[in-house]
Amino acid sequence: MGKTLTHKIIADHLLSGDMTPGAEIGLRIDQTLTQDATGTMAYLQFEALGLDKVQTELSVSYVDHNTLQMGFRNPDDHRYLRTVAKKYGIIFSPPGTGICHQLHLENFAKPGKTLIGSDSHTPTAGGVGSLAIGAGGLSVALAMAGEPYPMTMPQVVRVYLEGRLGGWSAAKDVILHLLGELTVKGGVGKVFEFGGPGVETLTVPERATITNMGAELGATTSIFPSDEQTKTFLHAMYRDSDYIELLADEDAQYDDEIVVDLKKIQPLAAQPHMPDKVVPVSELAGLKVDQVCIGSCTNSSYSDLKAVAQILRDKMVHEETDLLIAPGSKQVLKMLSNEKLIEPLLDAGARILECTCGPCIGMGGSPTSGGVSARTFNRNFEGRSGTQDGQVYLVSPQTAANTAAAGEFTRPYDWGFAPTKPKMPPLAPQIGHLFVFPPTDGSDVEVERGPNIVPLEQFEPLPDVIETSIQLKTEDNVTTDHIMPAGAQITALRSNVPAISEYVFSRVDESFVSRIKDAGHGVILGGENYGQGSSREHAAIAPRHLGVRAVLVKSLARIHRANLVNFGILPFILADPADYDKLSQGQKVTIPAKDVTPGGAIAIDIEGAGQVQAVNDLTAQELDVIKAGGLLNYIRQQKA
Ligand code: MIC
Ligand code: SF4
Repeated sequence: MGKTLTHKIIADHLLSGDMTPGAEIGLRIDQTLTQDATGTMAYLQFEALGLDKVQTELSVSYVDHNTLQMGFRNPDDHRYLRTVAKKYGIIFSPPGTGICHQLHLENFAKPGKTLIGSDSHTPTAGGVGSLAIGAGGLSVALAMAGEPYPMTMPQVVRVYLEGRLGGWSAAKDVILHLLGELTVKGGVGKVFEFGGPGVETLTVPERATITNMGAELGATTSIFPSDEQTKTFLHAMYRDSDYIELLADEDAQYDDEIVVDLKKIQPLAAQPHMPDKVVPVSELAGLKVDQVCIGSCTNSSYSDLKAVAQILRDKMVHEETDLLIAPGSKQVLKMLSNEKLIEPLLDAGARILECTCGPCIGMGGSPTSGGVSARTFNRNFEGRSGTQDGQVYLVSPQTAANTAAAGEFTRPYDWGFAPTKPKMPPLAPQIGHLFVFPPTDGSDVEVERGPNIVPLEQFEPLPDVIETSIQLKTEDNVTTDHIMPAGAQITALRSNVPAISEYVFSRVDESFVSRIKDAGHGVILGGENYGQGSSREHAAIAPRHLGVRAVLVKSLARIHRANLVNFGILPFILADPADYDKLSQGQKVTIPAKDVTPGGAIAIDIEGAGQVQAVNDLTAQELDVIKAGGLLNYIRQQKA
């Protein structure tokens, strides 16, 4: 029987387990990436493992999320990251060089390799046929230490692409279409593997837009084959030797299939406040738009920004609309500048920002109160823009540029003929010299830590019985942005857990922190897809610091579940989702923690509601990790 592309790469890297969907497997990891906001924790954890050097083929530390440097915290973190990289054999990408996923795609991602990154949009590298997975910082630290990456063998879904995109439709509309069909939890436990005749019509940057935002489906990852388009792209990056052809077998068996006819795709937009609230842009016609933001790891490639420049040439941005553009990398910026494409953007009134995440993570560029912001980004969760009542719509660069000129959403029919699809130059300008490559022997390098870098906390083991109460009842699709908000002020505290913990659930319930601090412990009640979105392990560490010992939810997002385990929080699933309605904040809870068995059920006593059955999908090792009080404790115990 033929193999899918995903099966080929997994089989090539399989260290343990069998490849049956749902089974626990261990993968050899070739490459890792981190970014500054998750990287400080990841490297503190790597240091705690006591190795001299990373054990991977390649590890890169990018600084792209928080580059505002308001005060000492942020630059302290950057200096720590720079020195720790040098000591342990990690390539360092200085602030402003570009967004981690764009840079990784351009410089390091390789077909057939495994990559894990402490950022949920790591699957961007699937655009060149790499099996690229987002994970928490501690999981990445262990991969850097050469440990197998434990994961659940996913189902492999073929997304069969037919036809080609026409008119104003863009790659972004393909992934928005899938989100509209499948929802933000439609990809949990799955890999989306793209195939069919439509694949060859999409360039690598277009493919990367699609695999990037597959993260919003909750998927383990998304991947395209490595073919002539990949060869052309890698050649443009002076990386011909990194190319290998990598295709699924003709007779490969998939667990499921979805067919998408590219020529039927129209310009789409995800409405506030979820990436799956998708409608045709034409339905929004007439809605005034206060701000347009172009960039992020989804849509900041040369082709994306060239399309914007072509649309805005000889046009002005509407006087009541603010247009912000953050190119994905200095290479993109150089290409635009070489081709004199910055000038039309400047003349149109655009504000050109540094090559970083910027407004995508609320690092400046917030919209006005209640303001409508059309963004080429991947997430529009409530409050993420930095303006709690900001109304964020997710669109393609083509839609964004036309909207900026009109000052409102308009019908694509009225945009005239679409300009021809921009093509990459055969050879792109180089920026490789901007990376700091580590010395072969870093043993003499001193790691510099400022006062913002607080040592790791050692959590207590799980008690036999947890007597506590429900400290918060949350709804479906609670994101890690709800649990641990980002933005300029809070992200600066990522290497200081006690300080950042003051903001847990602050945008959901301002009294949560004081309540749980008074109690000293608690349980969080949640709905479906709890913890979706980012990979930030602070959404587990900070609640654990405050005393959260268990979550009781209808279902969990993949990366957050792993982070809960890594930091010793029990991830319980309600055996009967209807029990959710019987439970409320403040109820006392008794959990017989010592009776928890891997995959078993236990009865939790809940004051006023009787007994509620909670199940789990933990492996024996994961349960041991939680019992030890987290993965670092578990490793210490194993070593002892
Ligand atoms: C995000 O897009 O939410 C982030 C910020 O990139 C996060 C990582 C983080 O919180 O640092 C992610 O996607 O994993
Ligand atoms: Fe950065 Fe936004 Fe991409 Fe996250 S989603 S990596 S914040 S650009």
